[in-house]
Amino acid sequence: MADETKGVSRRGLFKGTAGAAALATVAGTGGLGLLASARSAHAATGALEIAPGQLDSYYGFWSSGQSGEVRIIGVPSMRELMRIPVFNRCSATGWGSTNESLKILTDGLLPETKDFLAKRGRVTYDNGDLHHPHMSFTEGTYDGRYLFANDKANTRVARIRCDIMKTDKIIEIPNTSDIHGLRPQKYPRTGYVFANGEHRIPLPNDGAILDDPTQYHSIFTAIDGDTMEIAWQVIVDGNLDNCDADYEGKWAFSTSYNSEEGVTLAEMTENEQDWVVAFNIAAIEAGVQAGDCKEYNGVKVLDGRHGSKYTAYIPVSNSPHGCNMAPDKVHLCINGKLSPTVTVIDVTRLQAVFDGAEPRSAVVAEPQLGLGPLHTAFDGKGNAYTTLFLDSQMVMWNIEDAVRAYDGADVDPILKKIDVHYQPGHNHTTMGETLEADGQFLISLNKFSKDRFLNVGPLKPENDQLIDISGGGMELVHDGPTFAEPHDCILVRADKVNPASVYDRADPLWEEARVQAGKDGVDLDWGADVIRDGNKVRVYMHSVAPAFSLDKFEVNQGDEVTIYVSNMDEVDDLTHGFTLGNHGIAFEVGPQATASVTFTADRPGVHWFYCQWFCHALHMEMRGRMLVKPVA
Ligand code: CUK
Ligand code: CUA
Repeated sequence: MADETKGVSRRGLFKGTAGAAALATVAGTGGLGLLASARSAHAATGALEIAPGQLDSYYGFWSSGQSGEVRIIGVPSMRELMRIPVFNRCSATGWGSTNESLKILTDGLLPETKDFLAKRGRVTYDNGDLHHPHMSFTEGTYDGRYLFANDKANTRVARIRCDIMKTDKIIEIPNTSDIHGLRPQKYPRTGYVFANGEHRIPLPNDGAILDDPTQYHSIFTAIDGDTMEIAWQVIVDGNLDNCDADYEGKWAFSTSYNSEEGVTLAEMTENEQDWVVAFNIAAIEAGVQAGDCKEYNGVKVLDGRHGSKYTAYIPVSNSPHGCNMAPDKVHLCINGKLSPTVTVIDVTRLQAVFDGAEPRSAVVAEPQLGLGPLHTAFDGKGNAYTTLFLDSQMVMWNIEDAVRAYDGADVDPILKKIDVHYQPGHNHTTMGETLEADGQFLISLNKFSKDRFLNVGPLKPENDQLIDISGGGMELVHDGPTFAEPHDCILVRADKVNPASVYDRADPLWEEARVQAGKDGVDLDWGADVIRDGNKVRVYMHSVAPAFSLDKFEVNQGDEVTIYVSNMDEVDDLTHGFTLGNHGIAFEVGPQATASVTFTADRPGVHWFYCQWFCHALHMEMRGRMLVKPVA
């Protein structure tokens, strides 16, 4: 059953003589060390062999956990293509110091958070814990509009525009604590973005209650993905972990642990059983319409605890984790974590449960797969792939066989197991979370790399392993070290994503700069102006390689200075930068973009500014001076 390898193993390939010959045939793969057998599975399309200058067939959007950003990785080459700052700060792009990024990082914070930060001399948080990046859907598949992602650390949800691959909205979610699971509505479109508040807190959380867990609540939130406003929230029993949505727009689901409603580890894991919570979207929308809700912090909150018409609680084994809807539109897989099983729920039976049927009547399979099942992915051919954290394995199994076995048939649903290195969390298949699941590649996001790479000290990288599933089995074809900490990723067919190469001058990203330039009567595009307005000074310049339109300007000590830089080069890949020496200021200015920064000039003297993005043979000469005149 657990057949270790089919054909030659990766290690065998490097050691063996027959393997050495096979390796010679893939010498042109840019050092990827691809398996000859895996290569042959893709021989028809050449999809595995990404030679220099060739493009990948999939965009991988990777979370980075406590690093707070999203990374774009080409699959199958596993080359890192770009980083998108979200909840973190970025020294290269100026994310967190430009006016445009600060607006996005501050606008969506709750008033009480703004107060809390202001008292500490800050305007926003500097960190985030981004677990789950997911693309917007139209009719059950990716539509290339947006990515959404959670911040578990500071209870926020972000949206990234896929036309420019920049974050454009970040909102803080009230009434709850620590957003973890996040999934977009798949049908008819996104639509809602569902977000789980993981930790239970008292509502209101005003400091009056610590040790009365009956007054603690977890909250499920639906955000409108178009406006990034909160549509509604539902109070539930237990803690919420991961979530998903169906392919018919009827249901959302969350894994829920701590049915004990404890506040300590011992209390939280006492019961043998926890739940999957199913949310009835039509019933909830009707409840909001009918006013069957209370308002907390301006949000309509419904009561979805046991006995409510908005939710169904389906018992599953203690502490379930991953929640994965299969592209067959029917089977929802709930990963056992502390139980060696995956519980399979037939979502077509959920209406009956809401109409009074016994909740477990929706369960149609519960295969025993191995130790520590965390997440499941799908190939669109009826097979599922589940990570086994404790066994350090990936198990491939057949969903229909699991259903038959649950009905009493003598059939083993497990098709194959392979070792992964080591302790996998999430896994993902190409297009596997959509109706276009294509069964080409599987990624195993492993939490530990141990001995797989050169030792870089006590802090080791994670190991993201690429597995070829196109031949009907599983062949491990690549190890990819990554920095902290990719919990999750999605693999999107390249034709679904069509980013721009230069900005549109009309982009809303710098609307405030456009409005201010209008008021100041200057040309934001081609200006070279210094506007004084009391002790405020606004400096407008543009850049065309290799020069800024101002080579010097003067301000007085104590002035509040805003510098606007517009990059008027129209050339693909011609990014400029603006660094102001000894002021902690540096940012990217993309082709046809405007970016700005505001600071107080309080260091008398000459300060050079320069372009830090290599843009031209005379890039080093692209600079100028700011004179700060001392006040007598
Ligand atoms: S969670 Cu990290 S392994 Cu935050 Cu999606 Cu399961
Ligand atoms: Cu412009 Cu370097």
